[in-house]
Amino acid sequence: MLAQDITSLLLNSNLSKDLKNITEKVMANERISFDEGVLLYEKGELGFLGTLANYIREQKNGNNVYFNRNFHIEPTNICVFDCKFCSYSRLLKNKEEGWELTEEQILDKVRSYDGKPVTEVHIVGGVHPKMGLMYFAELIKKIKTIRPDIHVKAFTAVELDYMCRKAKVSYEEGLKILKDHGQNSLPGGGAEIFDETIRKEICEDKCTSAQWLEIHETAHKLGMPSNATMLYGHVEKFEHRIDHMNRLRDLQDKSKGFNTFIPLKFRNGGNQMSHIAESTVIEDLRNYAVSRIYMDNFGHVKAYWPMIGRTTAQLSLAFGVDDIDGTIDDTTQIYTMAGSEEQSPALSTQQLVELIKQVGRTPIERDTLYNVITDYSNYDFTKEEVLSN
Ligand code: V47
Ligand code: SF4
Repeated sequence: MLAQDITSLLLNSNLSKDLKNITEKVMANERISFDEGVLLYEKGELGFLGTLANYIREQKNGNNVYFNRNFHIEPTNICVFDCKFCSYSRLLKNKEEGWELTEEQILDKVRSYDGKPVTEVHIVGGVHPKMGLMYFAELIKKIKTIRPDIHVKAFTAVELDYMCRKAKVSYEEGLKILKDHGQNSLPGGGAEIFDETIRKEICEDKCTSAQWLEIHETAHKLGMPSNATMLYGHVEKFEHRIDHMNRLRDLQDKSKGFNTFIPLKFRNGGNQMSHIAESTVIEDLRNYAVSRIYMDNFGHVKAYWPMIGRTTAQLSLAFGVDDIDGTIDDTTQIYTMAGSEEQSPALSTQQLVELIKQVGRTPIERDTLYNVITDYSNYDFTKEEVLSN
């Protein structure tokens, strides 16, 4: 749809004056304000938000929907912290219920992908007091010896803050060591909600919002890009979501190091916040759309399909999302344990491509940095020997 068609469609409808103003700004490529962001959440009806977000998505990414071929390693679920929303971690005192992979088990997992065309390994886990900075640095080096071409996206800011403090090094020194051993980028976890009162309520003992942002800023300065997440749909209010996005938008203006924004829907299975109802699919779609509209300096918005399920991931592609993460495999536990409908989150490349084609988009395999690896529009899968991953 052309910009002038959308503008006239929206402006001639019975939209309120303030939503018309926002429409005009978006169509003129102008940034919307904090209050306008909150207003979108409060007053924006689903179709309206979808139209605006879809327009922006198309401007930024055309018809492309990205995915990558990756696998996850979760070295342990033993964690010194006690986030109320977490269904996955086992406290140190309940160690017998947790898992701790040995270095050999981790390296075997990497070896199990020999000959498979994966481009990224995503390493995150609980914050284990015995797995320190140098342990992980050496581990990354060994991973790179086995698989020199693989992109290592590893450790949330929460894990990094803890390992740097324990090793008594600054964030910059710690990140430099990891980079020198082969780490390429940071995932977006641990951000949750930056508002300090909400953070105190849901995850008071881990790194602060300021520390999270400082770690990502430092990584960007060192040439390590990263992702950013937002855990939504629990006790936060709309203004807390906008405040969260605003802090990320400000940092992105400065550092330009974020690859993608990933809204994470709170799942209430098996955690200390199980009494809180989950957001509806409608709210999830509205949230993707507002995120796309507000985060004007982020190139990509990602829907993490193992968390929301493949059907909602497909729907999200009409609400600003242009990336549905990777093929992954069934070894990620973080959402399975929180009650996601995807109990064994594995999709082959062919299945992912099919999901994207079903909604009329162009499936593009990317690397971590969004370089195009393969355009799957007319790909012949019968020629591929290894279909999974
Ligand atoms: O920080 C934990 C979230 C995050 C729950 O960068 C929960 O590409 C919902 O950050 N309900 C870790 N969410 C996962 C993460 C991630 C995932 C996929 C891709 C990338 C990336 C990053 O998972 C945590 C927390 O916000 N989380 N428990 C739960 N019950
Ligand atoms: Fe630990 Fe991360 Fe779970 Fe918090 S979310 S308890 S830091 S594993």
